[in-house]
Amino acid sequence: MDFVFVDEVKAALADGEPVVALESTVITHGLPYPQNLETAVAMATAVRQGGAVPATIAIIQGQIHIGLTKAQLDYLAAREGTAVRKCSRRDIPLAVAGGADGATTVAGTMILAHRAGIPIFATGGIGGVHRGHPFDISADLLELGRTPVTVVSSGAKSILDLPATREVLETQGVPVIGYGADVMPAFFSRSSGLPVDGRLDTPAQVAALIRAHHALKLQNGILVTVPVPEADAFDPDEAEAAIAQATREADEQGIDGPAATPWLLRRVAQLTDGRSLRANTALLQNNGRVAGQIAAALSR
Ligand code: PSU
Ligand code: MN
Repeated sequence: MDFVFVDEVKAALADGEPVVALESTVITHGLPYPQNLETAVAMATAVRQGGAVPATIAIIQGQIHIGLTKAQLDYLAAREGTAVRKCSRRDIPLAVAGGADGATTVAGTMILAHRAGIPIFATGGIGGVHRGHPFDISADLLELGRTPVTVVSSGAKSILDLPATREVLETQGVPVIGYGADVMPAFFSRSSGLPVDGRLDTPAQVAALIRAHHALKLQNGILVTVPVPEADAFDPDEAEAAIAQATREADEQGIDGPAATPWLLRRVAQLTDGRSLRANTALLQNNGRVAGQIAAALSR
């Protein structure tokens, strides 16, 4: 299967220069327009500041793209909340065969990044086990168990059952790293209270972990969790109140399956009058920068 690479990403990969993959579901299903576009551009800039080339991954009219032009980013961002297919593992061949537009989730992005030869990927939050729905386990967790890509994120939003999410990561053999932290963050807030498997404080230390993982030929992923910068954290009580209400409403309205996460994210942003978006955009940029630094350390 041919992928379309933007020139800059193709050249960087050919020269062994650092590249960081970015997902596209956060653009089409995670943030409202126009903040989604602004954040996608700012996150790519942050990856560059960290010392790497950004490669946003998406499917456009059935074609897999590794790195998007500004026009392609505009195209996807403007289709936020519409018929772009949210592409996890199972959806990718359907979008490709159908000639459809598809935005890749954490799972979908990990698969395509790995195929493209990109070992590091940055995003905001991963999927997990849904509160009150112990069998709605995001395919992200299983992908972390079977695709050797390092995912830099701020953990998972507390729209999810975080202790259950943590357990599934353990079962899947995924090392959970706290970047400059002893506990897993909870997306908007800096602590979930849940322990990490190891704390690492520098890009060089994370690069050493990734090298050891690759040298052992382990086929699973690594989760590096980065707390939101202190000044941008969102009030945990306000977040919890909005999440509890959104979760209740979703259950009343029977929202489930792949629609659940985008619906909850949208509702939480509405209920907090967009105040939660500031933490969201800040942590996306911060994670992009950290991932850029790790990618740069890894290629040295
Ligand atoms: N969490 C966020 N923002 C997001 C997502 C999760 O805070 O945009 C997206 C990611 O693309 C993630 C997906 O991979 O939702 C998980 O969806 P599901 O729960 O259906 O697996
Ligand atoms: Mn699900």
